[in-house]
Amino acid sequence: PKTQKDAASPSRKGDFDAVRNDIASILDQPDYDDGSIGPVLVRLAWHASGTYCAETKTGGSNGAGMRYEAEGGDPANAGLEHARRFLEPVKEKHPWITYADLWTLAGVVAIKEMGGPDCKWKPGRTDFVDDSKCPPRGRLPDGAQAAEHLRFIFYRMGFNDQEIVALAGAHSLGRCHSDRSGWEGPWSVTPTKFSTQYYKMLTKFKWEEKKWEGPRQFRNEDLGEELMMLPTDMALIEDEKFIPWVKKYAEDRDAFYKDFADVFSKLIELGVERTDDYESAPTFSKAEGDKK
Ligand code: DDH
Repeated sequence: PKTQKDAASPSRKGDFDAVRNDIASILDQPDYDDGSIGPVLVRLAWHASGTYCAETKTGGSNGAGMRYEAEGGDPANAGLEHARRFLEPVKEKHPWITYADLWTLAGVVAIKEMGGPDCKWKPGRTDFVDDSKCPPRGRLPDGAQAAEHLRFIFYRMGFNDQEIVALAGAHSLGRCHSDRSGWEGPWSVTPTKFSTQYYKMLTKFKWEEKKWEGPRQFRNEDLGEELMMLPTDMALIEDEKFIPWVKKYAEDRDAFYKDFADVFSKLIELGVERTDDYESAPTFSKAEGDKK
């Protein structure tokens, strides 16, 4: 079948459950980071989507612009080439799926497989045929900043304060890499498990600036040198409108899972314009053909 490397048309209706199962089967990678590529796949889906601007209706998860240097080479996207490379065999096996659908679906599958909620996902994204529609660089958040920056970035996408805090809970997953962002370390002791731990760490421990040569980040002396918080993570407990949500999600797992599923689904829909055919496509809330 014709590969859709440069597909201006949406994924043909293929077997999305088969794609889901193949994504799930590659998550465990013993030699990679903490043994799973799940976290970096979640970040790929987020960075693919988080360039959206509601006012100009540009950016977002349509297009898979990170295949091009213009977007893929944005320093904010450093390291995501690993995520894209891991997904390449899945794309080769199912060439009918667009990259834009594959990357967002991979995030959803990874969240579920790591113990998180079912996030609704719907196909119909197209891939840019060249880099002319790639969003400008600089639309993704800068971890060195504070609450004002978070609002500037996330309000632009159309999110509110509660949604900003719910989205940030993804930092229970994965880690910072000094050779990618410059920061170093995970936020949680179980970085391959979806959980409320990020909020618990923020609310139950005192964080102080780490004394080191690297960029400004925070540490807790009882937790040791590994675990970390970014300045933008600290902003969530320093801001009076953010902190009630941090406290709520630290205590109420069900509320967090539900709100996260809603907001992540909203995130990966940003910038998607479907043809009529796909407008009526079913919304897959989970893998119906889950063989496990
Ligand atoms: Fe994040 N994130 N993120 N993040 N993020 C990093 C890693 C991961 C910020 C900065 C960083 C979200 C929000 C923010 C994930 C998911 C999400 C890293 C480390 C930095 C820096 C990169 C590296 O060195 O490899 C900032 C700033 C924000 C913000 O201001 C709100 C959101 C909304 C999500 C989401 O998925 C909904 C995940 C997962 C990772 C771990 C990646 C990995 O490789 O592991």
